[in-house]
Amino acid sequence: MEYADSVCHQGYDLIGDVHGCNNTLCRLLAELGYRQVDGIWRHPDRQAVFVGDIVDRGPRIREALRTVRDMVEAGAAQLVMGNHEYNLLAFLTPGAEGSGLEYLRSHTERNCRLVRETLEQFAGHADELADHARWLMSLPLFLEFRRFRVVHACWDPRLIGEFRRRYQRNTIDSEFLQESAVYGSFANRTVDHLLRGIDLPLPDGMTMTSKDGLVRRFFRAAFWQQYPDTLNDVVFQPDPLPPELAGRKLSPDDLERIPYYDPDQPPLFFGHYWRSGTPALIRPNIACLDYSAVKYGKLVAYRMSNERWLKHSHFVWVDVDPDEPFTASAAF
Ligand SMILES: [Mn+2]
Repeated sequence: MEYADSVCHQGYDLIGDVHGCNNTLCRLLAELGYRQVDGIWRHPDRQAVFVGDIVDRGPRIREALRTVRDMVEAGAAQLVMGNHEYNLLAFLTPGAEGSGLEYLRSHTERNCRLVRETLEQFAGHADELADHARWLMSLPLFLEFRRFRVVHACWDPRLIGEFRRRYQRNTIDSEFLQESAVYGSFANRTVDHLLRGIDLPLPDGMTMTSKDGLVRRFFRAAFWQQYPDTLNDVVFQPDPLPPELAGRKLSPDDLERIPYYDPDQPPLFFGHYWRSGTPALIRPNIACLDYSAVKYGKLVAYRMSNERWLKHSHFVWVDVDPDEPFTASAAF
């Protein structure tokens, strides 16, 4: 297996979901000791590792994508694919002949709304966006370093193991992208679990409505609880479960769907889950770095020096620039 370690750097700065907050990102990079050299943010000894979701929602998506892509291409950073990068790529990619799909992600009102800010901010720059889309194809779905792991939403060892067996790498290609549009296919399940996390259905076909008016039939589940028993043991999303459901037992199907991340595994970093408050570890080997930058939250980093057990004191964050507001309504 090939590790993602950089031969030129001694440490890593893991960085949470940026979502077009480029001014905030530049402040965070400066805070972490990065400086612009020939227009590219670099650190002499450290490499940045982005957990994905650079695009959508925020006011400076075009700039943020340029900042991060320049860093990646210069070797100053790595980036795993977030669900928003995948969605954008699938939204822009036509279905193969015979697929019956105009685009891999259909241009429904809801899907259009999720990429609205990105498309608006690239208006008049169609070639640049197409060029970014080609580049997004090269992003890894997961990164395994010698001492830690990075994925956007969920480290699912079964799917990652199978992906490695099939492809001997961590990146997709256009065939995989096409397959990912087929519900229930291996590619579809892989993208879904790794980039969106584990969703469990609400029992008895129930629904719940989030603060922003989205009606859900599923709730997002934590995948690291050792002996989960009730729905409440695994709930991990911005909105709590309806009180009558919280104590409900998980079904055998639910339990089968949740891959467990055990405390002996290497430290794992991800984004995606809209945390709030002061950045804190989830477990001594698990850190989520998404603190809702675009909702006037924080852009959060973790300074990793290959420690076996993560330390609260290694979080670094900046409050979002008041000039970088929340613009979109749809979550996830
Ligand atoms: Mn996100």
